[in-house]
Amino acid sequence: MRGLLILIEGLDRSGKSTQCDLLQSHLNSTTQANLYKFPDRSSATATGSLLHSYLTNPTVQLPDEAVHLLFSANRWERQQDILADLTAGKCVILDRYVYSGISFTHAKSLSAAGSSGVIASLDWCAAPDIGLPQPDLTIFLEVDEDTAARRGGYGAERYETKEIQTRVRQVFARFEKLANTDGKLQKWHTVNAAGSIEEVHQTIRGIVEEYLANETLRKSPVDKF
Ligand code: Z5A
Ligand code: MG
Repeated sequence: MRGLLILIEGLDRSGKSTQCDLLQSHLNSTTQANLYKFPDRSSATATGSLLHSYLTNPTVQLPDEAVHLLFSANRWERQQDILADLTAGKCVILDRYVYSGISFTHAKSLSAAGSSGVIASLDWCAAPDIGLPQPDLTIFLEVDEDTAARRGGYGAERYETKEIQTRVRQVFARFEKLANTDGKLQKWHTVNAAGSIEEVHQTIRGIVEEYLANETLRKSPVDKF
């Protein structure tokens, strides 16, 4: 059986990276699990260092459209590795992925920070990721703005402004609404991430266990966007 492709998405400081690490340790106790964090800022990608400079250095200027394509290219750079892991029976955990890509560019295009004046439609934003492996399940960590703002490190990077965060929240809310009607989003689980780290971890484990036990799913090919 192939591995499961598990995506952890969520609002800023909702605890995605914390929960990805915990889930990876948990899965590694019974099976094998690899973690891919997007953007992948490591030397495993050619786009990672450019994206890191863009996010952390306000003097780095790039058109919004180009940045969007770079974030997508960064995922494409890891596509073969992800597929190889899954085929080898390893679970793959994704820390942010396509939905962050769509939400941030769309939110930015509607905000004062948008540089191009072009409203990037959701379809335009989704297009470069068409063909990427589609997660078997998406766990969306939801946290209110005040709780997120109290957590460590908030405000250090380019998109960590109240205006962009509020708009990102609105775009993610659209995905959640679509989840009951759109085939690609049916495996979307919203989890309240305001609880303790351990409480959230237990909830995530419960969701993932059900998918792990689904042999039919794990014998079928990985879907694509
Ligand atoms: N971006 C984009 O524009 N387009 C794309 O295609 C992609 C991304 C993929 C960098 O992402 C930026 O890239 C991001 C979106 C954009 N911009 N913003 N804003 P990143 O993933 O590298 O960002 P990050 O630095 O990892 O931050 P984060 O993802 O927002 O944080 P997190 O992973 O959700 O949270 P955490 O690091 O696990 O936890 C944050 C703190 O809270 C930490 O001190 C924890 O100990 C604490 N924490 C975590 N959980 C809890 C609970 N339950 N209770 C109390 N405290 C907690
Ligand atoms: Mg993170």
